[in-house]
Amino acid sequence: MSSIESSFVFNTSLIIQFVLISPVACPVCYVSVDQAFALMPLQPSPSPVLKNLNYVFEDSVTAFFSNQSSVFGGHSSLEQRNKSFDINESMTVHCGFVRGKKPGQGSGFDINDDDLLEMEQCRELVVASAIFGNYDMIQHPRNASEFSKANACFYMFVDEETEAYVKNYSSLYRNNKVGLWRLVVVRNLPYEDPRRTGKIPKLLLHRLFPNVRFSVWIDAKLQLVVDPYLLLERFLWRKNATFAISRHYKRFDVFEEAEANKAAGKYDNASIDYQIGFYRKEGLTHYSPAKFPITSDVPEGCVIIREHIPITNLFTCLWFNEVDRFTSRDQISFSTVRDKIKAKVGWMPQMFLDCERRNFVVQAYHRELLEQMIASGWNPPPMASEQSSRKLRPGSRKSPPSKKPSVKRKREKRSSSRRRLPKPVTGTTGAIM
Ligand SMILES: *[C@@H]1O[C@H](CO)[C@@H](O)[C@H](O)[C@H]1NC(C)=O
Ligand SMILES: *[C@@H]1O[C@H](CO)[C@@H](O)[C@H](O)[C@H]1NC(C)=O
Ligand SMILES: *[C@@H]1O[C@H](CO)[C@@H](O)[C@H](O)[C@H]1NC(C)=O
Ligand SMILES: *[C@@H]1O[C@H](CO)[C@@H](O)[C@H](O)[C@H]1NC(C)=O
Ligand SMILES: *[C@@H]1O[C@H](CO)[C@@H](O)[C@H](O)[C@H]1NC(C)=O
Ligand SMILES: CC(=O)N[C@H]1CO[C@H](CO)[C@@H](O)[C@@H]1O
Ligand SMILES: CC(=O)N[C@H]1CO[C@H](CO)[C@@H](O)[C@@H]1O
Repeated sequence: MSSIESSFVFNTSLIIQFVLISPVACPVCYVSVDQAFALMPLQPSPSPVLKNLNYVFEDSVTAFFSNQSSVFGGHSSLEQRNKSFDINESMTVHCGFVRGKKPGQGSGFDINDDDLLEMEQCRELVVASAIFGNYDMIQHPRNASEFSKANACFYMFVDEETEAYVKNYSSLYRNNKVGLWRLVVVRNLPYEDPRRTGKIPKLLLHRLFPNVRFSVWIDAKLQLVVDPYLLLERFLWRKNATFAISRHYKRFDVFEEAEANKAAGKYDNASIDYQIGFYRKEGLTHYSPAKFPITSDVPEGCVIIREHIPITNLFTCLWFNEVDRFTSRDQISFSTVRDKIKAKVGWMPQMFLDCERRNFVVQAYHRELLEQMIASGWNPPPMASEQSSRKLRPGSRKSPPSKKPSVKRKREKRSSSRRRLPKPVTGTTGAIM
């Protein structure tokens, strides 16, 4: 690593300001942090039908051996899968971590005891993310209120390789913390594919933080730029929702999504075809507006905002089981799990617009892509204070290779009735999708 690379690799706010890509963010109205706090429901939301969710635990996994589900997932059979969708007041389902004393202790995805103890102390809100395979740079949340700094926990799960890298190169690293994030090193990863491993913290946060009420998951490539309590108020409490995820910005149909995944080489074609064929036999159909109130079958799953109650926990367990059994492309399995649960109990996750998501998270490049760009002659932006760099006109710099920048200015609308948070520099940022 040359010094120029390492000197800016963790200065992500600079990088973000030079990533000029559509589609853009749209305005979202938030209340103030004080108001959000006052609006927090005192009682947990009701969980339809399911009141008591337990998890399969097996000391030695001798059950039916399928070639698809893993040891970590418990090799659940198709019959067990079928039964797990039969929603009842009290259920016991596979939900990863089937071995060991408890999640993170001898289960695979192992975590130090002192970290586990701290995680158990987290009670109200956890903001979580993960980097496995040293694939992303750490993104530092911006605009977290003092209230959130004091009341929410921020956890970044990493493997040993990523930890070594962060210790070397992040000037913010101190006592297992990097900025707001508490770094938790995970050992004995159950999957070779870091993206599949990443689905463990993403979908099974309720297993890792058994006492927490709310969680916000963000993929590591994203930087959170709005206070997390404001997201709970806006996307859950205000809407009486318990689970919120954004829609894919242009695909609504799982079959189309599968084709796009194949064309982009996201996973081997045969496995995607097998999964889609399986779902088709189970009754999956193309998306159409006739599915209303369902507005899409394809999520942009890089952000999940949820309340931890039995039905949302069941939803993510069963979603995880699909990721364990089939491909790790969770946007392919989302609608199948949702529709089976909805058919039984009427509950379903809420979906919001992708441009609303872009209002509160901004995307930087994966580290590898950045290094490739540097290797191919792209000049990193010069060091500058946030203040002065924000004033630079988009388009006045050389844009990244092979991605066509399209700059659209966000419309500014004044609202006098509600206080709005100052916006991130979304007009000049965006995401590669
Ligand atoms: C799966 O469940 C459905 C009803 O929920 C039932 O009709 C079907 O026979 C079950 N299939 C298997 C393989 O158990
Ligand atoms: C719930 O499970 C119990 C015991 O397995 C069974 O008797 C009951 O019929 C189930 N209820 C529903 C709604 O499936
Ligand atoms: C950490 O820095 C040392 C010395 O500069 C280097 O030899 C080592 O490869 C670095 N480790 C990682 C993981 O980058
Ligand atoms: C919110 O949802 C709960 C359960 O889903 C329901 O009982 C309640 O009436 C809803 N409240 C509003 C204001 O929609
Ligand atoms: C996988 O399928 C896509 C689209 O159907 C196709 O473009 C691609 O060449 C296939 N890849 C392989 C390795 O066959
Ligand atoms: C027992 C079992 O589930 N076998 C499956 C293994 O995976 C292939 C496809 O990858 C299926 O065709 C088999 O049915
Ligand atoms: C990225 C972003 O939204 N930054 C804002 C954070 O909040 C301060 C003031 O509260 C604004 O000045 C920033 O623009």
